[in-house]
Amino acid sequence: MKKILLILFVIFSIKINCQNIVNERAQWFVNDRFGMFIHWGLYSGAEGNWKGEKVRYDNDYAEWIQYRNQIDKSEYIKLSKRFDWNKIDPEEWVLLAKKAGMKYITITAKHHDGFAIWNSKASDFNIYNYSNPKRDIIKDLSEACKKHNMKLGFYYSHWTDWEHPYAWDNSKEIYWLDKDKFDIYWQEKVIPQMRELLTNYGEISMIWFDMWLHHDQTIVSKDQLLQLKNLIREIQPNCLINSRLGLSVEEDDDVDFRTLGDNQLGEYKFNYPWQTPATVAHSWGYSKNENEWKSTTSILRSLIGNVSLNGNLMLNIGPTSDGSVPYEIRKRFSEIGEWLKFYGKSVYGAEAFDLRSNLHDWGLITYKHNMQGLHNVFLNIFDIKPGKILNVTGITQKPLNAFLISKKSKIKLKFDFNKVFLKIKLPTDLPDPYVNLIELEYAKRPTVDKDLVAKAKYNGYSLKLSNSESHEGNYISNKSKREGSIPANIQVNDSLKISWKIFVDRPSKFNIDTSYNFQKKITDGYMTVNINEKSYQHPFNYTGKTVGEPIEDYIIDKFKSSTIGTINFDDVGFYNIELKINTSSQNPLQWQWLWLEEITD
Ligand code: FHN
Repeated sequence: MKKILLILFVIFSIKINCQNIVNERAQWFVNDRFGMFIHWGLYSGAEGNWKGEKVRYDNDYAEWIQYRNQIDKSEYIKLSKRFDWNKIDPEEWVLLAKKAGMKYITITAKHHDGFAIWNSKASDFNIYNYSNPKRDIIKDLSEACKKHNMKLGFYYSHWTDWEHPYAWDNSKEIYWLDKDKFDIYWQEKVIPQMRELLTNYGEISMIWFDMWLHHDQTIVSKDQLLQLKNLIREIQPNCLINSRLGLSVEEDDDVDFRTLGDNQLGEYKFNYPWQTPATVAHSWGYSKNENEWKSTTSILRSLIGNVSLNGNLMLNIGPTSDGSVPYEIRKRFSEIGEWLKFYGKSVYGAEAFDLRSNLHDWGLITYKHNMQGLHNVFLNIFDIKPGKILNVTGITQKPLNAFLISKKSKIKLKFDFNKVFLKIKLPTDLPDPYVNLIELEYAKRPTVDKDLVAKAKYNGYSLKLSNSESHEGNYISNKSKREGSIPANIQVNDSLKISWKIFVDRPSKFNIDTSYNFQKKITDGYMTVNINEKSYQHPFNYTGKTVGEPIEDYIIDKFKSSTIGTINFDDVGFYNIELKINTSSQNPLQWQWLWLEEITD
């Protein structure tokens, strides 16, 4: 009995600690973290080309070929002749998803072309009527998913449909579309087809809509969306709905998760479930024009990066007209799945930790309250040299253990801990070529000091406005320009004070450098750096001009680094660093950063 109570307590406490789940039905989505997107339809037969011409748009979205290249329906449907209807086997897609460590599949049941890849009674424009032998790919896929215990979702283009005369297509921006006529499309195609998909193919885990605008910017009414949402809730109450329904999660928290833009990775921690739809190359539907594929490393970092911000990643395949998946995708999926097989504990069921996600320059932290009742902080290491010391700043409890995870075992690591600073000695060889994983164990969720700037590689501290503890005064944020040749900066026209907090883990001496652009030769403008009781004054230097890009007559203001002074940190401990900038609107300063670097003789 005691054991059962302990397990129940652990499960209950894990739910409390988990990221906020607005709808209990989204718990699996938050835990699973990683899914497969499938774009497959008539457009797969075009391969991103039509009569010798590629798709007429630089995003290279091959699934848009009919609209972009203005192909009449009577010609477009001839693409069905290119399909090898005997060969297409959706079970292969399910097996690939499992191999990649993906926990759910979402397939384009009906994309913008209006072509249903199931035997739809609501519209003749469907695969069953144009395949020989007759196929219902949704049926085959749903059976394969059931066989392999893979969750299945449907993408459905409810707003845009190039086939139905009264549905939305972007040419209606010119030729207009009457709301009443749009409702005819809605009632005679969208609602019946949604009912078919929710009724005839078993348990459906999500409906992924694809209206990337809010409904009030479109012809779709909120009532129509609520009718659609309520239909889903009525037939499949556990089925998730994404924000591209056209109802934002802010407007209606019955929407289960937020979908970011295409390939838009997270930048901030959301406490609401969210997901990035992503491609391995550029196009969603199969395109023979692809020649740039993301690396396995970058995809893993994207997945871990989203999890470190409480998000998911849904990664796309675009099978060809015979159902095969391009080698470049299969190879990456196999490598990703291999990594997740041994290190997936830092992804599945994991979530954001309480420190700033981008605090450390060696990688990202994820967190999990595991089923054994321990609390794991996972250090997902992207960049460190073997045999070096890994510095972890900001956790205020000493871990019970630190392990380096390898495919064979957990290697116990030696470490030193001091207040908020953990130094972990790494072995001389690291097990994984992509991402190495250190697992820290704690008896309870460790508390943190969120205001610290982490010690960077080569024992530096990078101090910027973005990682400051506080600031007072006025500034203008300038984005980077011309491919970064003019770096992002903050422009100060009068006075600004910025403060940081660091922890110095040993008596040491540091250089204090700063970078800025200043274009006046005579000024009374200056900056002061105060570190605890010591103060360093620095009158602005005229930084002049430089060539931004050779042979382009592109002359730009120079952003230049200057040394303000050196400082001895005699004692281990916390130090407050304050920068005060004093100038005037006639003498604007464009400031970037402070950099403290340890002087090692
Ligand atoms: O227009 C579609 C596009 O073809 C593709 O399906 C993507 C996937 O997220 N959604 C729309 C563009 O964002």
